[in-house]
Order: sequence, then structure tokens, then C-alpha cells
Amino acid sequence: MRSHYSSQVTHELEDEIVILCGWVHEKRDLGNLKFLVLRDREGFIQITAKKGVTGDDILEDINSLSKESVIQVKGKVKLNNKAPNGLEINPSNLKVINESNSPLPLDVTQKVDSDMDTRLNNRFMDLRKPGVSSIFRLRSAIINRSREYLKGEGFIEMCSPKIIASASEGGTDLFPISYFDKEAFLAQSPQLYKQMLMGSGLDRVFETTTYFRAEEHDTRRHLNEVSAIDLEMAFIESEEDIMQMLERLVVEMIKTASSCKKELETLEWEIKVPQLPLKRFTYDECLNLLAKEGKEIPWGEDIDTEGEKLLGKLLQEKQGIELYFITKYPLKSKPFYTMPDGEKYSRSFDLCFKGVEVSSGGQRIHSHNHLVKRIEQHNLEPENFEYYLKCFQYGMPPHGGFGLGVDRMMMQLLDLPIKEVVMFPRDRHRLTP
Ligand code: AMO
Repeated sequence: MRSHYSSQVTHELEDEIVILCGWVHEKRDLGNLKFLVLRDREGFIQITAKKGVTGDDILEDINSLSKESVIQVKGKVKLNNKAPNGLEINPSNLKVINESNSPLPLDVTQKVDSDMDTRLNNRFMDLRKPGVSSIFRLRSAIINRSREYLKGEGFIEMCSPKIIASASEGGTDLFPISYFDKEAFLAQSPQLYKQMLMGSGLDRVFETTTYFRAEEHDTRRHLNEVSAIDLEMAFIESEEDIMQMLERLVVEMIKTASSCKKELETLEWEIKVPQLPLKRFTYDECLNLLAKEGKEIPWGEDIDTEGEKLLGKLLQEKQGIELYFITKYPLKSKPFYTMPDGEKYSRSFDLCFKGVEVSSGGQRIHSHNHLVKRIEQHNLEPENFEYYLKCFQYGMPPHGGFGLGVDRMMMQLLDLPIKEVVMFPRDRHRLTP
């Protein structure tokens, strides 16, 4: 049925007959002259009908058509300086494929703003706005590029179970589910599974994955269902190998985003590509920088949201740095699998983008006995991790990895709240659509 997208109708097609399918975006009636703007996935095209030239049935249809109805138009391409893109279609046939109800739940032409809840409640229609769909085209482009990039680096894509029996990142943030007669949870992360694969010979794996987090946050940067790129690689010297893989991947993603010219034009936004290598600041250096600004964080505690924001602002304003690592976190703030660096520190890092953590990772413990000790020190039961611990008794190479939040990357790339960049976000209050 479809023959052309609006973007394919160019000046070279002058006087040719084309067929277009799409939605009625706008209508204008000047008596003898009727305009209809048809919108499809690629953009807009003007349909111009004239009394005495266009068939009466088409003129009547244009009169009675409701906005957002789905139509098919057949007609001749005519150049017209006054029309958008300098051309229009003179219709010889108009088929109403499916009429829309009215009034509409949202204004797709973006002349009237709607609040976020109304937009999310009617996301199918919100996504018809070119400014909104551009976000998701860009998102798809960076995810595709990540896959390509990682495959080029020798990684294979894995798929870990999302129904699990025990926690990997600590027990409090799990969603319990009923699994026949057993207790089970939605997976917080593929952490234990990707590590197990390091002992399988598949020593470079990644997953484009979902994290389920039962965190009670209600912020601009937290969701309860998160998209991420999760990766693990073996035979590393230290966490530095992981940071190098992550910084190259993230810069590839940003480069790809910056090359989405049409989307960025629609969003009226520009993206700067950072230079490699990214700057590394230790946790202790960050605490000192913050203390100088009057923000005291007791050693060992996480840098809170306010601290993260302040640090991001400082580095951006004083050093022009948007993307940076924070390294050498205190061991006590990190999960049991994290490789210690001496007594107090760990071989872990966060990657921050304009004051928001977008990724965290590090080197892991690969010695079985050491791992059991750390599980116990976290007041967890080694018996609950038997299936995982077993892999460490039969030849586990040194390894590490990271989890990179795609939603967080997108929000920082476009400077938007997290719910804007997720099609159907899940937060404490939202379970539909
Ligand atoms: P972590 O828990 O830090 O690490 O998660 C990794 C990244 O996922 C994103 N993220 C979130 N984004 C939005 N809302 C949330 N509630 C949320 N939680 C996490 C962030 C974060 O940096 N297993 C480790 C990774 C590893 O060491 O390989 C982990 O899950 O961008």
C-alpha cells in the first residue's frame, strides 16, 4: 500500500504521481483552497486541494476529516515556494483508512503544552510529536552503535535470567514475585551471571538489559525499571582495562548521538564529543574538591546527589570537563564482589556525566576463598550463592566489568528528566501504560 515517505518526495519528482500514507496533522480552510498537512514517520507534506480542480468528493472528505485520522493520498507533486519544503501534492485520490476520535487527548502540533502525566498516560499520541520521537530514534541509534562497537571488540551478547533466587547488589531493593511454590525476585542486574561466564571460556560478554530496582526514590534520575548495557571481560590487569573499554564505548555513543543531525535539529540541541582519555579523579580528591566548596562528606559515605551535582558543576565550569571517572571508592560502600585495593579502598569506579552517575564498575574478586570471606563480611549467607561460588573453584580468570545506564546516558545527553527518555517509564506511582 505504501509507496513514498514524505522525505522521499523531492523536487526531482515534480509532476510525478506519488502515494503517501500518514496522519492528518493539521487542516486549513480558505474557502476555495483547502490545505491538509500529512505527517508520517519522516516528516510533513502539504496536500493542497482547489475548488474546480480537485474532485468534490476529496474536498468534502478534507472538510469532514478529524485531526489524527489515518489517510492515504494519491496525487501529483507540484513545486510551490510557499509550501513547507517547497512542494505540495495536488490530490487525485484520498482514502480515509481510519478516522480518529475527537477531541484529542493531547495536542500533537505542540501549540498547547501538556503536563508530564497527561503525556505519559497518552504516550502513543505523545510519541507522534516529532520532538518526542526524535529522542527515541537517537536512543535506538546509540544502542545499535554500542552493540556494533562491542561486537567489534570481541564481545558476545548474552541474555541472563530476569527471574532470580537471590540478590546480587544487596537485598533491600528487590521486587519479590511468586514463582510457583518458591520465593523469587526480579533481577536487579546480570552481575552474578556475567561473572559466571568469565569462568566459561566466553570471556567477553555484554547484555542490553533491564534492571528491576525496588528503590523508593522519586527523582529526576531514578526509575524502577532501568535499561542498561552490562559488560564483563576477563584476563584484565586491573580496573583500568575496564575503564578504557567503557570510555571508548561511551565516546562512540556520544559521537553517534552527535551525528543524528535531523533529530538534533528537531530537538534544537547540540552535542559535544569529549576527548579521550577521560579525566580520572579519586574518591578522596573529589571529597577534597567538595570540602573546598563547603560540602563536607564524611569519609566512606557515598557522594550524595547534591555532592554529585556540585562536583559536576565545578568540573564543568572550572575545567570544561563533562564526562569523568571517580575511582578508588571506599571498600565498605561497595558490593561483596568488588576487588579490594588494600584495606580501605576498592578497585571500583563510577563514570559521571555532567554531575550524574551514568555507570559503575570495577575489578572483581576471582579467588573463591576471598569471595566467601567477603560474602560473610556483608552478612550474607554463602549457601545462597552456591551456584555462583562453584564457578570460582574450577579456574576463574581475573575479570571485571561495568553497568552503564542507557536512560541516564540519554537524559544527560539531551539534558532531560529521565521519564522523557523512556517510552513507558516505571516509577513508584506508574504501572501503566
Ligand atoms: P549500579 O547499581 O551502580 O551497578 O547500576 C549501574 C548503572 O545503572 C544505572 N541505574 C539506574 N538508573 C536509573 N534509575 C535507577 N534506579 C538506577 N539504578 C542503576 C546507573 C548506574 O550507574 N552490577 C553493577 C555494575 C557492575 O559493577 O558491573 C550495578 O548494577 O546509570
